[in-house]
Amino acid sequence: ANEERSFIAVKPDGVQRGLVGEILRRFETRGFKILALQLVHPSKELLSEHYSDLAGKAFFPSLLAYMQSGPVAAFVIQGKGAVKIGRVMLGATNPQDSAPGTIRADFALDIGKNVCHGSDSVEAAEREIGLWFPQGLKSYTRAVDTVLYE
Ligand code: DAT
Ligand code: MG
Repeated sequence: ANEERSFIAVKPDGVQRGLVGEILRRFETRGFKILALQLVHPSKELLSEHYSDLAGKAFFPSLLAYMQSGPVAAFVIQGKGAVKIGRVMLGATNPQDSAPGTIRADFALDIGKNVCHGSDSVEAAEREIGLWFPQGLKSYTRAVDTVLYE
């Protein structure tokens, strides 16, 4: 259960604004292990797969254009409650509704430029990790994990 994984990405606006380190820091200091880390220029094919559940939405074309406007910092976090806590740390999809202290509330104003992505279920995380890291992941141990968990 401490091995749960989530796919997190800093979107192009977050990369342009220099927020990669700050966002990564929040997940690291919370205790999550960074399992993979890569700057990606996503193809339209990758993004269409990633957001396939939104293909029918009116904002889908602009969402894909936005996600292709620059590199995305893609990473995988691992730890207890990674998916749910990841979503909580991101905040509500619309930054106008995000709780203070969340990434979207602290760094964004517009739903179309909401800085970050996080998987919304364990199944989605597995699918997204496979899409963004087709090379696979290699796990490793950290001494701190024996201190973090009871
Ligand atoms: P989330 O990213 O919180 O999982 P989602 O999966 O419903 O939200 O949507 C994916 C992204 O699409 C979201 O981060 C921003 C964009 N988006 C969602 N709803 C939108 C809307 N009504 N108008 C414009 N962009 C939207
Ligand atoms: Mg989503």
